[in-house]
Amino acid sequence: MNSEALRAAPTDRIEISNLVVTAIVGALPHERELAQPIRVDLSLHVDVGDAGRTDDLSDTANYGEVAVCVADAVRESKDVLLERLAERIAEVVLAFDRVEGVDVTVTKVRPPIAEQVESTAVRIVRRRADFEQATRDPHTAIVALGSNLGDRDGYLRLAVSRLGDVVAMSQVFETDPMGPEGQGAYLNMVVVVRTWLDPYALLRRCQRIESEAMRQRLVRWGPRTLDVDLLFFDDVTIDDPDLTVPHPGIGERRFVLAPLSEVAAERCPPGWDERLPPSGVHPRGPLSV
Ligand code: A4P
Ligand code: MG
Repeated sequence: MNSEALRAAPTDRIEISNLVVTAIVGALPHERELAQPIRVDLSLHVDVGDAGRTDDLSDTANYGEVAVCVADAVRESKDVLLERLAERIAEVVLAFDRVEGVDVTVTKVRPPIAEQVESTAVRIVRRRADFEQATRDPHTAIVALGSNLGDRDGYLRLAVSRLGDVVAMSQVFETDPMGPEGQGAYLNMVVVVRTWLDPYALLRRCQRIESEAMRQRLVRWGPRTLDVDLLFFDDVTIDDPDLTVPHPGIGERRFVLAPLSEVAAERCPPGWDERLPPSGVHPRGPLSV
């Protein structure tokens, strides 16, 4: 088998067993009220040949990160059916670049049925190829990146490489900081991402990338190695403190609008360029590789 075919259908597996999370799942009235333990078992289809040779974590799927993201997805469940929960978990796992497929088993360890059974479960197998060819179209998300601490270009590159399918990129702008005095200039840019993730899963991915950049949250609007903010997600509107989309304040920030106008001018409010003070935002050319 040539290497392309191997990548398409790896036979290697990474197993995550017995991940137990308490969550709301079920159709019965008491199941809508009371969280119950749900066990998740995963078998990730990943070609681990590269990692086997290099001994480098970035050449494989990090099962620690996968487990954390899956546990989050289960905890957020308000699903009625195990089938729906399993499908959502498959989406989360397939968002990891190296995962080509996944077997997901979700088990109610205390099923609410009259007969004596130990557990009930749903098992599904999903492959990236099937998933991406599914009838629904991918989403288009627009993401703003900012950095004013450390290797600023390096952090922007990290974000671009980890966001997934980046289909358009603005140039980089050097911008005066908005916020507390005494911090350095920012590099800002905006990228367009094609994604199958839902908005919350994409937000979690953005936050994971910030953590990879050792982002620390000390002061509001304080200096940061990397800020990854979701500006738009298709034409979706979400009004939740954890995720507000479109991102509030876009219309007042030249450091967002200048790069945004290069990749999605139709998203900029009319007349922004004349209305906002022209200073403090300097084009610096494409992101260096
Ligand atoms: N959150 C809600 N909606 C979103 C969204 N659409 N995208 C929540 C991302 N996060 C969103 O974010 C705080 C909370 O916002 C999170 O819990 C998240 O769930 P954070 O990244 O922890 O904190 P932050 O970024 O310091 O706060 P904030 O208010 O989002 O700041 P901004 O608006 O991101 O501004 N100056 C220049 N020149 N260039 C900059 O890029 N950036 C900032 C930060 C300040 N000054 C700047 C720049
Ligand atoms: Mg932010």
